[in-house]
Amino acid sequence: MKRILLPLLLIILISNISAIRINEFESNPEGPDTGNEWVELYDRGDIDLEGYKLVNNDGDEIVLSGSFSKYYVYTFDKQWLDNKDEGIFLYKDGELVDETDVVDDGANDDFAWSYCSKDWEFVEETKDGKNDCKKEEDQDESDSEIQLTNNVVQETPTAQPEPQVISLGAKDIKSEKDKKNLDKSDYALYGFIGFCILLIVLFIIKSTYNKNEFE
Ligand SMILES: [Ca+2]
Ligand SMILES: [Ca+2]
Ligand SMILES: [Ca+2]
Repeated sequence: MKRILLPLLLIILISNISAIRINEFESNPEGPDTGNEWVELYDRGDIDLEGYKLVNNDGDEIVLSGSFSKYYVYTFDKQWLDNKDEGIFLYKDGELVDETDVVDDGANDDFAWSYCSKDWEFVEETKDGKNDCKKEEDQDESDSEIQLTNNVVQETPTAQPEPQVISLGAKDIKSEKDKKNLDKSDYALYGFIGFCILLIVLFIIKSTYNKNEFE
């Protein structure tokens, strides 16, 4: 029983370990930035923000509080993120937990830097929701389709049995030729022998006839 319970307990513990990350941020929202910039955090479980703080690339700090599950959006009440060379760092109890790339957002629109499979992409913002990593997903899908097509092509059985190619090598050709030559010489030999036998028979008949004639 212990053998089953111990791994099960470990799995439960591991699955509950925090995996908080900075998921998206908008440093240049459409219109005025002041009061409209925001950062989105993500954690797959429930998390208490006690001890967490955000730090920007200039070293300014914001202490977080409260708790959340899945997505959490913090909207800055002042202009806190630069539109150039900006990045965000997440600390817990003084230790770095996560950080973004240092990037630019010169586009005064609803495109924001989003975490997409370990890379940061500048895509349409999805505040408080799953990031819209369409470009990457489309690419993955098209890659899958290409792979699938390739597999289909590769796995399609050939309906027509492959024609058996009989190749006659030089040796084979030579043998055939030799056989023909041999046949010819055989016929000549047999012909010659037959001819000789006929001559002998005629000679015997003639001798017999001559002998009878003289008797
Ligand atoms: Ca703006
Ligand atoms: Ca923007
Ligand atoms: Ca999002």
